[in-house]
Amino acid sequence: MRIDIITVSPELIKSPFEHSIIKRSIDKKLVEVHFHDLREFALNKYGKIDDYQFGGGAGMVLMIEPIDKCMSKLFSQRKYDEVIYMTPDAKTLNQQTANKLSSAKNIIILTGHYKGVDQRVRDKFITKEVSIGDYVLSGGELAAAVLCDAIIRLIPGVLGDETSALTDSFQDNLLAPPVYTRPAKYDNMKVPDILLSGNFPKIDQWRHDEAVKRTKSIRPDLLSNDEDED
Ligand code: 6GU
Repeated sequence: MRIDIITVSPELIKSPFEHSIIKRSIDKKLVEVHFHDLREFALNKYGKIDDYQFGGGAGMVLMIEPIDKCMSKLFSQRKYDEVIYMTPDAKTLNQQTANKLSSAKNIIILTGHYKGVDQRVRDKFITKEVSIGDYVLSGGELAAAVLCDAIIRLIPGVLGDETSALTDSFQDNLLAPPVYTRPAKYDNMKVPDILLSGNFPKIDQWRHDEAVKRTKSIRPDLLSNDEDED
């Protein structure tokens, strides 16, 4: 997979790609990530990429021309499966969306900033808009890093143990069950006997029951969630 990230702040977003699982997946050539500094496509030598919004109102808006220049260059080089815009006014990212995107070959991610982008960018180029939750961040860069992490860890070969992504929270609309490691007893807190029993069908059943219990208590909305992705 190849991911092209178009951003006003490449430095802000680079660091998560330089560590741990994501770095290893890049080293193993399972994924390529390229950063494009929007300022390099600016209208003038001062790096102008944003302007006041028509109709008045606070906040600057990213202009269409620099984005068009950057995207047109990328489009002339390869075909893209999705052109994603990170913005709080979009559908919230969930595991289904991450699963679907993880099988794409080439994607572009545009990160918003200031008041957002000129609507014509969204109308002309964007095939999918993604928010990471119902709160506002000062820019889309951290959100893009979150999206990339969620996608990249699902690419076959990225996680050592293929099953570990399948047993994540959310893969079956359930939160993950509790996990324990040594020691079996700490102060007066004991690991549930069932986990030490060696009876694996029973352990699976216990984990499922605990996952349902946890989901009912913390995220009951997931149990009635039959939302379809577009
Ligand atoms: Cl994608 N961008 C910004 N700026 N804030 C957000 C977000 C994205 N998702 C949730 N909040």
